[in-house]
Amino acid sequence: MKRRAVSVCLVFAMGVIGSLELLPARPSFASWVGSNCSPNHTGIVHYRRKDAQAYAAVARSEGYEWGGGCWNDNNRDDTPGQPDSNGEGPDCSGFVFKTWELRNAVGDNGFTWYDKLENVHGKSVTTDYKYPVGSDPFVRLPDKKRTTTQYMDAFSSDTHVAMLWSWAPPSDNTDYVVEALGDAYGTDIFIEPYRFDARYVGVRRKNWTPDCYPRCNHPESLVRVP
Ligand SMILES: [Ca+2]
Ligand SMILES: [Ca+2]
Repeated sequence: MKRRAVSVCLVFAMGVIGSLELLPARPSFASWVGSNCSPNHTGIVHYRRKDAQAYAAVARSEGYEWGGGCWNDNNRDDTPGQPDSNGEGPDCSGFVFKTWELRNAVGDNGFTWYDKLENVHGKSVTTDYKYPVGSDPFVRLPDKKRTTTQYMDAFSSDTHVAMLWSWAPPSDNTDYVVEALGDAYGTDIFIEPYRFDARYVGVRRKNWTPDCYPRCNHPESLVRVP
Protein backbone atom coordinates (compact mmCIF):
# COMPACT_ATOMS: atom_id res chain seq x y z
CA MET A 1 0.00 0.00 0.00
CA LYS A 2 1.15 3.51 -0.70
CA ARG A 3 0.68 6.72 1.22
CA ARG A 4 0.20 9.71 -0.97
CA ALA A 5 1.68 13.12 -0.23
CA VAL A 6 -0.84 15.52 -1.75
CA SER A 7 -4.10 15.24 -3.59
CA VAL A 8 -3.59 16.19 -7.19
CA CYS A 9 -6.57 14.75 -9.01
CA LEU A 10 -8.02 17.50 -11.09
CA VAL A 11 -11.57 18.63 -11.69
CA PHE A 12 -12.71 19.65 -15.10
CA ALA A 13 -13.22 23.31 -15.84
CA MET A 14 -16.85 24.21 -15.32
CA GLY A 15 -17.19 25.51 -18.84
CA VAL A 16 -16.72 22.12 -20.43
CA ILE A 17 -18.68 19.94 -18.04
CA GLY A 18 -21.93 20.35 -19.90
CA SER A 19 -20.47 19.13 -23.15
CA LEU A 20 -18.67 16.08 -21.82
CA GLU A 21 -19.73 12.76 -23.21
CA LEU A 22 -16.76 10.64 -24.07
CA LEU A 23 -13.36 12.01 -23.21
CA PRO A 24 -10.80 12.88 -24.25
CA ALA A 25 -11.72 14.76 -27.39
CA ARG A 26 -8.10 15.54 -28.14
CA PRO A 27 -6.59 14.01 -31.27
CA SER A 28 -5.19 10.57 -30.60
CA PHE A 29 -2.72 10.59 -33.46
CA ALA A 30 0.65 9.24 -32.41
CA SER A 31 -0.48 9.01 -28.80
CA TRP A 32 -0.38 6.04 -26.45
CA VAL A 33 -4.17 5.91 -26.48
CA GLY A 34 -4.27 6.05 -30.25
CA SER A 35 -1.91 3.12 -30.51
CA ASN A 36 -3.30 0.93 -27.74
CA CYS A 37 -6.98 1.59 -27.12
CA SER A 38 -10.19 0.60 -28.86
CA PRO A 39 -13.90 0.39 -28.00
CA ASN A 40 -15.12 -2.81 -26.38
CA HIS A 41 -18.13 -2.74 -24.09
CA THR A 42 -21.38 -4.51 -23.40
CA GLY A 43 -24.40 -4.07 -21.18
CA ILE A 44 -24.76 -6.48 -18.28
CA VAL A 45 -27.53 -7.22 -15.79
CA HIS A 46 -25.80 -8.36 -12.61
CA TYR A 47 -22.87 -6.50 -11.09
CA ARG A 48 -21.62 -7.09 -7.57
CA ARG A 49 -19.31 -5.03 -5.37
CA LYS A 50 -16.77 -7.82 -5.53
CA ASP A 51 -16.87 -7.65 -9.33
CA ALA A 52 -16.19 -3.91 -9.16
CA GLN A 53 -13.33 -4.49 -6.75
CA ALA A 54 -11.82 -7.04 -9.12
CA TYR A 55 -12.22 -4.58 -11.99
CA ALA A 56 -10.46 -1.83 -10.04
CA ALA A 57 -7.67 -4.19 -9.06
CA VAL A 58 -6.63 -4.53 -12.70
CA ALA A 59 -5.89 -0.79 -12.79
CA ARG A 60 -3.49 -0.95 -9.84
CA SER A 61 -0.02 0.34 -10.68
CA GLU A 62 -1.18 1.64 -14.06
CA GLY A 63 -1.03 5.27 -15.13
CA TYR A 64 -3.14 8.36 -14.53
CA GLU A 65 -4.34 10.69 -17.25
CA TRP A 66 -6.52 13.75 -16.85
CA GLY A 67 -9.68 13.14 -18.85
CA GLY A 68 -8.43 9.67 -19.74
CA GLY A 69 -9.95 6.24 -19.46
CA CYS A 70 -7.76 3.56 -21.04
CA TRP A 71 -5.21 1.34 -19.33
CA ASN A 72 -3.56 -2.03 -19.73
CA ASP A 73 -2.46 -4.55 -17.10
CA ASN A 74 1.33 -4.54 -17.06
CA ASN A 75 1.61 -2.92 -13.60
CA ARG A 76 3.49 0.16 -14.71
CA ASP A 77 2.70 3.62 -16.06
CA ASP A 78 3.30 3.36 -19.81
CA THR A 79 3.48 7.16 -20.19
CA PRO A 80 5.43 8.36 -17.15
CA GLY A 81 6.39 12.00 -17.08
CA GLN A 82 4.10 12.77 -19.99
CA PRO A 83 1.00 14.34 -18.42
CA ASP A 84 -1.88 15.36 -20.66
CA SER A 85 -0.47 13.52 -23.66
CA ASN A 86 -3.39 11.15 -24.30
CA GLY A 87 -1.46 8.74 -22.15
CA GLU A 88 -2.32 5.70 -20.09
CA GLY A 89 -4.80 5.68 -17.27
CA PRO A 90 -8.04 7.12 -16.02
CA ASP A 91 -8.49 10.24 -13.95
CA CYS A 92 -10.27 10.04 -10.63
CA SER A 93 -13.83 10.51 -11.87
CA GLY A 94 -13.34 8.41 -15.00
CA PHE A 95 -11.98 5.57 -12.87
CA VAL A 96 -15.16 5.56 -10.79
CA PHE A 97 -17.30 5.71 -13.93
CA LYS A 98 -15.74 2.61 -15.45
CA THR A 99 -15.43 0.72 -12.17
CA TRP A 100 -19.07 1.35 -11.29
CA GLU A 101 -20.03 0.46 -14.88
CA LEU A 102 -22.03 3.66 -15.29
CA ARG A 103 -23.69 4.86 -18.47
CA ASN A 104 -23.89 8.25 -20.10
CA ALA A 105 -27.68 8.29 -20.58
CA VAL A 106 -29.53 10.45 -18.05
CA GLY A 107 -31.63 8.38 -15.64
CA ASP A 108 -30.08 5.07 -16.70
CA ASN A 109 -29.13 3.05 -13.62
CA GLY A 110 -28.00 0.00 -15.59
CA PHE A 111 -24.53 -1.43 -15.95
CA THR A 112 -22.16 -1.40 -18.89
CA TRP A 113 -18.87 -3.27 -18.78
CA TYR A 114 -16.06 -1.39 -20.53
CA ASP A 115 -12.85 -3.15 -21.37
CA LYS A 116 -9.83 -1.59 -19.66
CA LEU A 117 -8.51 -0.71 -23.12
CA GLU A 118 -11.60 1.26 -24.14
CA ASN A 119 -10.77 4.93 -23.77
CA VAL A 120 -13.95 6.14 -22.08
CA HIS A 121 -14.16 8.73 -19.34
CA GLY A 122 -17.91 9.12 -19.06
CA LYS A 123 -19.92 12.19 -18.28
CA SER A 124 -19.57 12.18 -14.50
CA VAL A 125 -17.08 14.52 -12.84
CA THR A 126 -16.23 15.00 -9.19
CA THR A 127 -18.97 17.53 -8.53
CA ASP A 128 -21.54 15.12 -9.98
CA TYR A 129 -20.50 12.49 -7.47
CA LYS A 130 -20.50 14.94 -4.58
CA TYR A 131 -23.86 16.48 -5.44
CA PRO A 132 -26.05 13.72 -6.92
CA VAL A 133 -29.47 14.48 -8.35
CA GLY A 134 -32.38 12.07 -8.39
CA SER A 135 -31.77 10.82 -11.90
CA ASP A 136 -28.14 9.90 -11.14
CA PRO A 137 -27.23 6.22 -10.73
CA PHE A 138 -25.66 7.03 -7.36
CA VAL A 139 -26.77 8.69 -4.12
CA ARG A 140 -25.11 10.56 -1.31
CA LEU A 141 -24.92 8.61 1.94
CA PRO A 142 -26.34 10.18 5.12
CA ASP A 143 -22.94 10.00 6.81
CA LYS A 144 -19.47 8.43 6.48
CA LYS A 145 -19.53 6.19 9.56
CA ARG A 146 -17.76 2.87 9.21
CA THR A 147 -21.10 1.23 9.98
CA THR A 148 -22.67 3.08 7.03
CA THR A 149 -20.15 2.70 4.24
CA GLN A 150 -19.51 -0.48 2.32
CA TYR A 151 -16.52 -1.33 0.19
CA MET A 152 -16.66 0.16 -3.32
CA ASP A 153 -18.70 3.10 -2.05
CA ALA A 154 -16.95 6.38 -2.87
CA PHE A 155 -15.69 9.43 -1.03
CA SER A 156 -16.04 12.54 -3.16
CA SER A 157 -15.00 16.16 -2.73
CA ASP A 158 -15.36 18.97 -5.25
CA THR A 159 -12.02 18.03 -6.79
CA HIS A 160 -11.42 14.33 -6.14
CA VAL A 161 -13.21 11.02 -5.83
CA ALA A 162 -11.97 7.63 -4.56
CA MET A 163 -13.53 4.28 -3.72
CA LEU A 164 -13.33 2.49 -0.40
CA TRP A 165 -11.23 -0.63 -0.90
CA SER A 166 -11.82 -2.74 2.20
CA TRP A 167 -13.71 -3.05 5.44
CA ALA A 168 -10.58 -3.18 7.55
CA PRO A 169 -8.90 0.24 7.99
CA PRO A 170 -5.14 0.67 8.40
CA SER A 171 -5.73 3.02 11.37
CA ASP A 172 -8.53 4.75 13.26
CA ASN A 173 -8.41 7.85 11.07
CA THR A 174 -7.63 6.45 7.61
CA ASP A 175 -8.94 3.96 5.05
CA TYR A 176 -7.59 1.95 2.19
CA VAL A 177 -9.05 3.47 -0.96
CA VAL A 178 -8.52 2.72 -4.64
CA GLU A 179 -8.12 5.85 -6.70
CA ALA A 180 -6.60 7.47 -9.78
CA LEU A 181 -4.53 9.99 -7.86
CA GLY A 182 -2.35 11.89 -10.29
CA ASP A 183 0.34 11.68 -12.94
CA ALA A 184 3.06 11.28 -10.33
CA TYR A 185 1.16 8.61 -8.39
CA GLY A 186 -0.82 6.72 -10.96
CA THR A 187 -3.77 4.53 -10.04
CA ASP A 188 -3.51 2.28 -7.00
CA ILE A 189 -4.61 1.58 -3.45
CA PHE A 190 -3.61 4.36 -1.09
CA ILE A 191 -4.10 5.15 2.59
CA GLU A 192 -6.29 8.23 2.88
CA PRO A 193 -8.16 10.26 5.52
CA TYR A 194 -11.14 11.15 3.31
CA ARG A 195 -13.66 9.68 5.77
CA PHE A 196 -12.59 12.27 8.31
CA ASP A 197 -12.14 15.16 5.87
CA ALA A 198 -15.19 17.45 5.86
CA ARG A 199 -14.67 18.25 2.18
CA TYR A 200 -15.65 14.68 1.31
CA VAL A 201 -19.07 13.01 1.32
CA GLY A 202 -19.97 9.36 0.98
CA VAL A 203 -21.52 8.24 -2.31
CA ARG A 204 -23.10 4.92 -3.24
CA ARG A 205 -23.79 3.43 -6.63
CA LYS A 206 -27.42 2.31 -6.98
CA ASN A 207 -28.57 -1.17 -7.98
CA TRP A 208 -25.68 -3.35 -6.86
CA THR A 209 -26.37 -7.03 -7.24
CA PRO A 210 -25.73 -8.61 -3.79
CA ASP A 211 -22.33 -10.25 -3.41
CA CYS A 212 -24.07 -13.52 -2.53
CA TYR A 213 -25.63 -13.71 -6.00
CA PRO A 214 -26.53 -16.19 -7.50
CA ARG A 215 -26.81 -18.30 -4.33
CA CYS A 216 -28.39 -15.80 -1.96
CA ASN A 217 -31.31 -18.12 -1.18
CA HIS A 218 -29.18 -21.10 -0.20
CA PRO A 219 -26.90 -19.96 2.64
CA GLU A 220 -27.45 -23.21 4.54
CA SER A 221 -25.81 -25.19 1.79
CA LEU A 222 -22.57 -23.42 2.55
CA VAL A 223 -22.35 -24.66 6.13
CA ARG A 224 -24.17 -27.99 6.13
CA VAL A 225 -21.96 -30.97 6.82
CA PRO A 226 -22.87 -34.61 6.30
CA1 LIG B 1 -0.41 10.37 -17.33
CA1 LIG C 1 0.45 0.13 -17.80
